[in-house]
Amino acid sequence: PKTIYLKDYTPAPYLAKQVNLSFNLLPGKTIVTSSVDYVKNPAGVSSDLVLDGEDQTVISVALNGQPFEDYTIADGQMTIVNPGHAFSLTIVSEIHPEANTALEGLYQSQGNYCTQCEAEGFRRITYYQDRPDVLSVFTVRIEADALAYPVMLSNGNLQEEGMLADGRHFRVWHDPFPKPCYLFALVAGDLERVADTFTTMTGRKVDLHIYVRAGDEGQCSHAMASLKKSMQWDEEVYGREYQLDLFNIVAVSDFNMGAMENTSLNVFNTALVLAHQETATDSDFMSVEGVIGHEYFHNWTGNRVTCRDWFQLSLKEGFTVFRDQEFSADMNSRAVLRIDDVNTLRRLQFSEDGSPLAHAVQPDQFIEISNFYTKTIYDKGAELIRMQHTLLGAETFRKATDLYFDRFDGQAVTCDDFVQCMADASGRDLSQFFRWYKQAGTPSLQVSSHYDASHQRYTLTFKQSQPDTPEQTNKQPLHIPVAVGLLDAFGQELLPTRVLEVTEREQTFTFADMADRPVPSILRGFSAPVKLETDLSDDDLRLLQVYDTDGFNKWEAGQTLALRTIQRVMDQPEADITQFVADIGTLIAQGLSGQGDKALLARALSLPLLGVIAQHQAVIDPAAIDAARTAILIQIKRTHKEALAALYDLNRNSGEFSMTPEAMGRRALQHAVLEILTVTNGTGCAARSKAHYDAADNMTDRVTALACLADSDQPQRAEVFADFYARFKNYPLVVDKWFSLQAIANREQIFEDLAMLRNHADFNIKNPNRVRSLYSAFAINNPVKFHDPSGKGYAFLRDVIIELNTINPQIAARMVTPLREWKRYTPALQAQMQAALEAILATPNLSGDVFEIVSKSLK
Ligand code: BAL
Ligand code: ZN
Repeated sequence: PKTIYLKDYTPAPYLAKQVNLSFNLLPGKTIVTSSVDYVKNPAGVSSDLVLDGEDQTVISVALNGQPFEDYTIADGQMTIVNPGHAFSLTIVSEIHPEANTALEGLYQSQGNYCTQCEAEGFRRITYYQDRPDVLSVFTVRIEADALAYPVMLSNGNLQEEGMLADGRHFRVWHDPFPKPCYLFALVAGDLERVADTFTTMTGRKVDLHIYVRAGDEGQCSHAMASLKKSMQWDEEVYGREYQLDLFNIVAVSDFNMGAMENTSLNVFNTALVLAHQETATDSDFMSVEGVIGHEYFHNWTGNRVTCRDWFQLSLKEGFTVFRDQEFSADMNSRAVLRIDDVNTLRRLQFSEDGSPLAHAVQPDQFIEISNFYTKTIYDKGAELIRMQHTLLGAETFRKATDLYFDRFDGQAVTCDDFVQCMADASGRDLSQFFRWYKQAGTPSLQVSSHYDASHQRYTLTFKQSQPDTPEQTNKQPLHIPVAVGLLDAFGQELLPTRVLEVTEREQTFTFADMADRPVPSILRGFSAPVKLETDLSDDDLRLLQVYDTDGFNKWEAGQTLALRTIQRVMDQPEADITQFVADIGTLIAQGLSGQGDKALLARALSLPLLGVIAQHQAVIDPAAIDAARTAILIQIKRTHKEALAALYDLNRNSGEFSMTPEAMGRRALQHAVLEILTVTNGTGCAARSKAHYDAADNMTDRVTALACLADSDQPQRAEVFADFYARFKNYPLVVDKWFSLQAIANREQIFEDLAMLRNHADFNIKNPNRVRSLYSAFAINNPVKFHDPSGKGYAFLRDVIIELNTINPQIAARMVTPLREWKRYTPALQAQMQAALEAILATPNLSGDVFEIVSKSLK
């Protein structure tokens, strides 16, 4: 496999003035005719036309309408030497969507045709300059059997339709806005349509259509409402209006990603469209809203302004994640959303940074771009945008984004261009800030405090350091916005949030006129993606946990106390943790008083997950972490059993099901409490969980019950899992949950369970959702058993990666993730993880996708 470097970027040799595609969808094959008008790019450095193409048979080529054979095809590229200044090239080729299990390019999902072109799927459809900086106007003709494929969609507006001989029909779609080919989409199938409309800020009516399989129409209302809210939010917050008269969403069951932002024809994984209280959890509802928003927001951040090359992927992804996070925060509880996003960042992005696969937000090289749809590009990328928002302030940030859209609409640009707009609109020099894009790894920020009573001065000294990462050492200091507030000893706020800008390796900030030593609330709202270490005492943290005005830091103070307690128990199992357990009692008492946000309380009552705790360990021993964590939970349960039971009862479902934040908070709180109450997995625990299941009128409560029963050996476990399957066996997304909830069980017979699930009639290796529901759920969310000393967990994952390598290389490569941090585990686990990686590397015909991840992991 070949490494591609950012420094080698040159503009495309030819511009595509217009693209005409014609698809003849036939049984057993599809004939694609592409006619493209090319002109030489004045900025290009070569005069050869080089087109990317894979997995297709060329039937004919014509240049300016004349048969043409003077081309070569080698290594996935068709080359035509010096074809002239302006010409039209027509290529007819044959492809096989029905045999396409990689789910890139044109493929079939449950008999319907759909496409996935980002990043490099278009080359599996026809020969083309498959790169994001070639923008063109697309006209697409689709022809197929009218009965089997009544719905035929592509980007833009419907231009023409009609019947043909032999029961076939055709449709022609035209998208007037030039776009890169990765945003091309086609769908053909037998689907039902749910329709609505949205009136834009200038009074234009836009038709909104969601296409799903027959029977799923009743699960679309949340997605539709989310789409309308997204369109309105983008107008209000960013001044961005939708440009076309039609916006389509199509839900498909077989999809490598969550969803795809193809212009006016978003294709979605069903998991992120369908939502009904009986089949989807509150968290599913939130994901649907967030991802519908995400894909819609791409219309401006990604589609109207796109990426010059794939090294700029975070230009659109980081910005769009930031936009969807802010949208969700505006629609729901801001603090809760921030807590959940930061938890994900720490668990998954920080761990990426700590692995041999650490990379910059704007990387310098890659082998397979599909491997770079990472937490770093997306989630750390979003943190980089958030920091710019913090540094500039909301108003100036908006001026900067207006400038960005004005300056670059219709163009393919870079992360540098984006930051330049931030600098131009604010008049600030952001050159040091840009290091965040180029330096990989999670920075550490140490803070020490000093109170000088005689001068009534308080100082905070920050020391930043950047870890070495593969191929990057001696990193330069970053420009870090640190939001800080100060509280007095009674919890009153002395100083509201102020953003300190740390730019030096070591830097001190002084606060004058401090009559007493204040308690600092540092990195409010998690204002920068760093590992923070402070010298705050447990008492300081306790004060923040109760009084901090920043919801995130209030929670964070409790989590830091929990992390310290877990560490104490890991160091010394008999350690005295009564104070911590008493503090939890205070939180429970708050809950019993009925005051406060229940969703926040639920999070405050949850100990950090193993993956977050692991980020604080020099050597990761999952079993030891779990033992300490569980011991603390057991002590909490024993100490507060009655109060917890009362809190559970107080938050019982009373009355109609509702999706209000209050109702969701209540369910989350019950879940957190039930988790503690059932930690010992005895008969009483199982009875409680079973009762929770029996009382459930929604999927959130059912899943809570199953999660609390998963580790149990009591008879109720089998009863509840059997009932759940019987009720929902016709709902694939719920069957996914049934697989996952068994795969995450920390119990002795897990490996027999896994074998049973792997051989279950409902398991389908070709369906990414099902593969993830078993294998990712196990390897990511069952850390204790995945890291079982026997090595059985690693073997289970290894075997599916090898099997998927030829079926779906993208999914296979993504499955390697839980192994990549192998060097951070205990020596015995390390050896087994390394052996699993080496076995994968030794597999014949290893795909470039898997090769890149495994070989880099082993470095
Ligand atoms: N562009 C790939 C899917 C997404 O990030 O929206
Ligand atoms: Zn995206």
